[in-house]
Amino acid sequence: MERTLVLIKPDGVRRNIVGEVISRIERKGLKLVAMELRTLDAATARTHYEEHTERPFFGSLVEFITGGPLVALVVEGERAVEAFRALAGATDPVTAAPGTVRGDFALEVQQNIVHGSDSTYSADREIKLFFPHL
Ligand code: DAT
Ligand code: MG
Repeated sequence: MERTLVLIKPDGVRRNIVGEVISRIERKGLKLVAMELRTLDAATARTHYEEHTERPFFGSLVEFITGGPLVALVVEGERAVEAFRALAGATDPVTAAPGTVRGDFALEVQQNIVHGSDSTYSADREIKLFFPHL
């Protein structure tokens, strides 16, 4: 069974929509395998987003993702990586389809509520980073 790493980012926690996002994951039929509320340190955040190191928004992204508690989850199911990306919607919430988390709850690209691994390879790496015991 496939696994993916989901983050409900600090904006999602701040706006009290953790339950809403988890509810959508559960309704879809995906299973929760691990879950933790934590505040990331900068080193973990930089490692998590290492593919974006050279992007102009990297510093701001690290500041945002470390700026308050987030909820990290491991989610499992049939094609879980793709299934959660579909629930999340496009990166830019303005163009994300209504009915998706980003399409329903966000307007700004940085504060787009959720993260989902983009491949099974990324999922393995990210799950190890957040939940080394899994
Ligand atoms: P995704 O989260 O959909 O996988 P990504 O991996 O390309 O998107 O980017 C990671 C996060 O970085 C994204 O969720 C929000 C932020 N981001 C992406 N593009 C951005 C931009 N042009 N300006 C500011 N933040 C951006
Ligand atoms: Mg990504």
